[in-house]
Amino acid sequence: MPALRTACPLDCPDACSMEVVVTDGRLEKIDGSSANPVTAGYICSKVRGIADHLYGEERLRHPLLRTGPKGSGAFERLAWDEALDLAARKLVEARDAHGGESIVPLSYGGSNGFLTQDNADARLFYRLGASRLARTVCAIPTSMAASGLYGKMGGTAFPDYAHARLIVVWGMNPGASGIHLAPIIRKAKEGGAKLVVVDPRRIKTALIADHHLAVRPGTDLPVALSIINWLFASGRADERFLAEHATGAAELRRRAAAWSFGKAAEIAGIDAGELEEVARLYADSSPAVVRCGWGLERNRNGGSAVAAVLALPAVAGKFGVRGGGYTMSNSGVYGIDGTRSIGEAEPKTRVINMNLLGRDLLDRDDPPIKALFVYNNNGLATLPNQEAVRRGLMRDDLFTVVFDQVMTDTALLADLVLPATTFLEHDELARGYGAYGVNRIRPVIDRVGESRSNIEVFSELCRRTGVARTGDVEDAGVLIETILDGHPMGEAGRRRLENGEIVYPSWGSAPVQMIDERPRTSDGKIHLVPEHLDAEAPGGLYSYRDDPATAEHPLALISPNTGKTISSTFGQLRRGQVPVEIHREDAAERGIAGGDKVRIWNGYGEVRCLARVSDAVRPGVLSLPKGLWSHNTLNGATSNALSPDTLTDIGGGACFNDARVQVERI
Ligand SMILES: Nc1nc2c(c(=O)[nH]1)N[C@H]1C(S)=C(S)[C@@H](COP(=O)(O)OP(=O)(O)OC[C@H]3O[C@@H](n4cnc5c(=O)[nH]c(N)nc54)[C@H](O)[C@@H]3O)O[C@H]1N2
Ligand SMILES: Nc1nc2c(c(=O)[nH]1)N[C@H]1C(S)=C(S)[C@@H](COP(=O)(O)OP(=O)(O)OC[C@H]3O[C@@H](n4cnc5c(=O)[nH]c(N)nc54)[C@H](O)[C@@H]3O)O[C@H]1N2
Ligand SMILES: [Mo]
Repeated sequence: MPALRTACPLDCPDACSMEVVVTDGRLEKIDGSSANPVTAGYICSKVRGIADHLYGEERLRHPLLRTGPKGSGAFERLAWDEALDLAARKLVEARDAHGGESIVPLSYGGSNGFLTQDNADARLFYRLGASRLARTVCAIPTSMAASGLYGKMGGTAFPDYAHARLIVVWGMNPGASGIHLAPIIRKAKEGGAKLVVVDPRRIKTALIADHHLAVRPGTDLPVALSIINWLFASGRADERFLAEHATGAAELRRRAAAWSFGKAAEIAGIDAGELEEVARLYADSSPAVVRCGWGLERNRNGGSAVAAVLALPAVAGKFGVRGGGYTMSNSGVYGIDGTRSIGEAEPKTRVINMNLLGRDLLDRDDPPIKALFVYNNNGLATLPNQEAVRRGLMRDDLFTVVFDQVMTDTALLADLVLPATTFLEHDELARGYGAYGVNRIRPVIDRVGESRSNIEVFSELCRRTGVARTGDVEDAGVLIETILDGHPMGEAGRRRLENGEIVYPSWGSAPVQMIDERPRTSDGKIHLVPEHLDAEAPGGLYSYRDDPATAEHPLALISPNTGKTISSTFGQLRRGQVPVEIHREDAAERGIAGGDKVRIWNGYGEVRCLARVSDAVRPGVLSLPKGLWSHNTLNGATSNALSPDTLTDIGGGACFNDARVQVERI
C-alpha cells in the first residue's frame, strides 16, 4: 500500500507532517514524514498510537441518549435522525422560552483546524442568538501580549535554534509540549551554545542547562523586569534599535526601575547572583533566542509577565540575526480568518467567559443557561473550578449535548452524546503555531461507526432548527476556498494546498525577525507599553500582584503538560493512577513518603491521589499534570478541582497555576 500524506491538527506547536498506511479503510501505521522540515520524519508516541483512540472501546460509534440519572453512565443507542431532532428541539425550546442567550456553545482545543470550529457551528449559534463564548482557557494573555507588542510577528523557527549561542527556554517544556525543539536544543548545546531554563520544575531540558532559574510560579514578571532594568541601567540596552523600531522604551524603563536583581530574586525564590549571571549572559550572547511558553501566563500576572519576557530581545537588541529573537505562537502570521466562511457578523449577544462556566451554570439568571453544546472540548477535565462545573452539569433543568470522539468525563454527564470523526476521517485546513506551514487535511481512513464531522452535524442542526439559509456552504472544499479567497497566498498557493503540499508564508519556513518578519502593528513598530493592555491590566501593564498563598493554603499547585495526553485528549488510554509530585522537604514536613495516599485541598475542592516525592519540583510547589481524567485519581477530582476561577491581568485568561493548596497524608 502506498503511504498517504496528512498532517496533525491537534493542539500542539509542531503541526507534524505525516504518512499513513491504510488497509481496507483501516489505519495500519502512522508516522512522521519529512515534508515539513520541523517534523524531520518522527512524531510523538501519542499520535503514533492513535489507532487505540480510533478503534478502542471508548470510541463513540453512535449517538447515545441518557436513560439513568445524570452521571450514572446509563445511556441507550439512538438513531442519528432522532438524536438530531432531539438536539434541535431542545435548542429551539431553550431559545423560545428563555431567549437565545440561554444556549451556550462550549468549544476549545480539540483541533487547530479552521473547519472544525467557527464554521457551520458558528452559523448555527449566531443565528440562534446564542451566548458568545470567550475562549480564554489558554493562550489569551500570551496572544494579547504578543500582538500588543509585536502585532503577532512570526517567531524564530525551531531549526534556526541551531544557530543560537544562547537559548532561553522560559515557561515551556520542549520535552513534552512539542517534542521537535528538544533535539535541536540538545545539538546546539553540544555545539557550545549556552542554555537557560526558567521553570519551577527541573524539566528534562533543565538537566542540560547552564542555568536553571527555578522560579516560584507567577513571579516571572519581576524576574524579567529586573533583567530589563539592568540592561537599561548598565548601558547594555540597544538604545539605537529602540529609538528606531520601538515606542514606550522610556516608560518600560521607568516601570522596570523598581526591580533590582535582589528584590526580584527574593520574590521568585532564586539566587540573585545567578539571576545577574543570566542577565549578563543574555546581554553578551548573540544570536540569543527566547522560547517563551505558556506556563508563565497561567497566573494573575500572566499577561504582564509574557509582555516583559517578549520585551527582552527588543531591549537587548537581539533581532536581525538568524537564530536570534523569540518564539511565542506563530498562529497569527498566516492572516487566515476561518470565520470568512460564514459571511455574516457575530451578533453582539452576551459573552460567557469559559473560565467562569461552572459559576455561570450555577448562578446566571440573565437568562439562566438552559442548553449547553459541548464540542472540541472536555470541559469537566479542563476548565477551572471543576466542582462548580460538575455541579452545573448535574443540573436537572440543563440540557447538555456532548459531541466528541470518545466517552469523556464531560460526555458522561450529558443528556445526549454525538459521535465525532477525527482528523483522519474528515477534511480540515490547519496551520502550525510553532512549526510554520498550512496543511490541507483529507480523510484517509474509513469512518469509525456512525461518526460524523462537525460541519455535517452543525449544518444539519441549522436545518432542523429552521435557521438554515439557501446558499449555506457545506462542502469542505468550497468552505476552504471561501476562507482563502483573496488570501495573499494566491491561486498558486491554493493549488499547492489542493495537491497536498504544505504552504509557507512568503519568506518560507524560517524568517529572521526584523528582517523577513516585521512587527505587524499598525505603525510597524514594537510597542513596549501598548495602551490598550496598559488600560486593562490592574495597576497598569507590568504591575506585579503578590502571591495568593495563605497560611491555610501555602503551597502552589501547578498543572503542566505531560507527554501522555494533549490537554485531556487521549486520556481514556491512560488508565493508571497519576501521582502528585511534591518536594522532599515539603513531604518530610508532612510525614509524606513516596507512594502514600494524600489529600490536597483548598476552598475550591479536594483531590485524593498518590504522592511522588522528588526534588524535580522546587520547594513550595506541587505538580499534578493537566488533562487528567477522573480515573487517574483516587476521588475522581483532578488538579482543576483546585484551580481558582480568578482571571489573568489581561484577557480574562485562566489562572490554573495560582492554585494554592495544603496537602496531608491520608
Ligand atoms: N504532550 C503535550 N503537548 C502539548 C499539550 C499537552 O497537553 N501535551 N498541550 C498543548 C497546548 S494546548 C499548549 S497551550 C502548549 C503549552 O505548552 P507549554 O508552554 O510547555 O505549557 P505547560 O506545560 O503548561 O507549561 C510549561 C512549563 O511551565 C512551567 N511553569 C508553570 N508555572 C510557571 C510559571 O509561573 N513560570 C514559569 N517560568 N514556568 C512555569 C511548568 O512547570 C512547565 O514545565 O502545549 C501544547 N502541546
Ligand atoms: N489544570 C489545568 N487545566 C488546563 C490547563 C492547565 O494548564 N492546567 N491548560 C488548558 C489548556 S492549555 C487548554 S488548550 C485547554 C484544552 O481543553 P479542551 O478544550 O477541553 O481540550 P481537550 O482536553 O484536548 O479536549 C478536546 C476534545 O475535543 C474532542 N475533539 C477533537 N476533535 C474533534 C472534532 O473534530 N469534533 C468534535 N466534536 N470533537 C473533537 C476530543 O476528542 C477531546 O475530547 O485545557 C486547559 N486546562
Ligand atoms: Mo493550550
